[in-house]
Amino acid sequence: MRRFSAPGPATGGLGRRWPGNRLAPPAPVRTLRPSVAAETVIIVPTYNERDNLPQLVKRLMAQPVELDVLVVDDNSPDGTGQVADEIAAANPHVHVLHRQEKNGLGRAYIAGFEWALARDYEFIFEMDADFSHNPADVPAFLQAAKTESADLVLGSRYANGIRVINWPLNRLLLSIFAGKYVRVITGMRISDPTGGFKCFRRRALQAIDLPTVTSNGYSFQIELTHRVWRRGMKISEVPIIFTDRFQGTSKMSKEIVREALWVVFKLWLENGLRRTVPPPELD
Ligand SMILES: Nc1nc2c(ncn2[C@@H]2O[C@H](COP(=O)(O)OP(=O)(O)OP(=O)(O)O)[C@@H](O)[C@H]2O)c(=O)[nH]1
Ligand SMILES: [Mg+2]
Repeated sequence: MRRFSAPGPATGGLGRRWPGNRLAPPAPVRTLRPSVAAETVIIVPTYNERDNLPQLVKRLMAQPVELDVLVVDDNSPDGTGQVADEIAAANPHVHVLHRQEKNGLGRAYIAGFEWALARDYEFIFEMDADFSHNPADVPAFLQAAKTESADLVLGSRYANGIRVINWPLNRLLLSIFAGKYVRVITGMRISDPTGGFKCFRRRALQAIDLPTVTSNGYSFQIELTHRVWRRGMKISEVPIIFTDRFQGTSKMSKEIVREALWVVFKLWLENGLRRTVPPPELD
């Protein structure tokens, strides 16, 4: 089923003159967008997650909120894409985006965001497939987004303590160091800027010019959050417990760390060497 819907703020058109010599708001632009039953979609990028995916979808579907799931699979050699298709064939709330080659987490998410924005979703989640992120936390994100009118809700492992299970000490220290590095260089006061469990309102994703996001690894998370932050949009954090993957293989690499070090610096340059949100007309 399809229906017409008006997207966010109206654009284009010269409009009539209103009293006070101001331009009248132009008529809303109408676009054709497929309507969806749920207002929430959980985007799950997958690469070799065939053992995790069925259980993850089951647990997501068991949450007391209505949601859809979009699996973005990069042609996983272990056949995750086929497993996803089988789940989707049996459940209309599950969708699959197949991409031809492994292109990194960031590219998979951008494709997923574009898919979600082409539909009527209001709350658009990022979530790992390996159970590091707990499906039972989804309602808390939605509540924070709604009650705090947040444009972006971040799951935080480090708000009021450290809640990470099963990580080797070096990985934990790297993550804590990365968070501090981001805070010192960019000035963003966020306790866990590298986390990948997050919920965007559609207006936040619409505001951040997705096609120009180039980072892909750890830094992808930092870059998206920085883009939302420097537009003065509201960011909230909810505490989460992060658990290291029990099955499957890790994709963490030195290259990912190097990219993050450089990208954070680049974000600071892009923000005019400021450590604060710029005045609206400058961004
Ligand atoms: N589509 C797609 N998904 C990916 C890619 N790389 C990682 N993923 C998925 O993105 C999510 C996060 O990746 P992980 O490998 O768990 O990354 P991580 O949590 O930083 O590291 P480990 O848990 O230690 O492996 C998982 O669901 C992966 O399957 C990719 O290139 N393409
Ligand atoms: Mg993981």
